[in-house]
Amino acid sequence: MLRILIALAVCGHAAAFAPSLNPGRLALRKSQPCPLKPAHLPAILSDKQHSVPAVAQQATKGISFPQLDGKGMRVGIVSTRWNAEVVNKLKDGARAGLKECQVEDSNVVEFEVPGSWELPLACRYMAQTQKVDAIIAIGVLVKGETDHYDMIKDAATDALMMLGLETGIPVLNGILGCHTMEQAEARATGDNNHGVWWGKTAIEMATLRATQMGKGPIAASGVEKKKVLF
Ligand code: DLZ
Repeated sequence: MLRILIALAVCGHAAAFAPSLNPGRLALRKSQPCPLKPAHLPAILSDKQHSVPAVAQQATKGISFPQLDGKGMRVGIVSTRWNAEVVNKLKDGARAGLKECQVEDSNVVEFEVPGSWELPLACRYMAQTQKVDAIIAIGVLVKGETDHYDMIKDAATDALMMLGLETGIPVLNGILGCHTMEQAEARATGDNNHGVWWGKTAIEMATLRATQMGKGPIAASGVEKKKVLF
């Protein structure tokens, strides 16, 4: 009997410190406060807009998202012409993800650049001029025979991370680094289109920024988009 009692006590303790042993501890319950719900919302945001009901999770293949409200948010998409066929599918996915979050088409700003190497600088221009709530950088790097792939992949992704940390604007890494074009194609197609998740992730992170930092949504604030000259 004593052994059983000790075993039960140890299990309870282990579960308390190892949520992975007890996933129920992590699941949101209806009455729990939502992690994205702010203590004080900026005047521009209503409590309703930015509370995330735990019961309304949007299940997708790779990841589930809370119900997101991107109304009034302005989002940038910067994409490459290298590997345009796959990139365009990812871009369509990102637009669809944003639409699912109620981002209006007119609040999506798009820049195009030659290759993935150019993405971070173009994202920086976008962050500085277009006053966006989030930026999605999209490119496809396919490993060739030389080291070019590794040089671009690591430098570009590091630079995107730095840009997000420096500006505070969520900058999404939508660069697929693949060994074959088939791998890239598989990640840009159907319910495995990563672009859709990038669109939703952009709104989730922009919402987090708005609630934590009181910044955004930009489009609803009346700040003008700048004209793109080409
Ligand atoms: C040069 C190059 C090569 C070989 N491969 C790719 C690629 O697979 N995906 C991509 O986005 N860009 C590629 N580039 C172009 C570079 O990103 C960049 O545009 C050039 O090095 C000029 O700076």
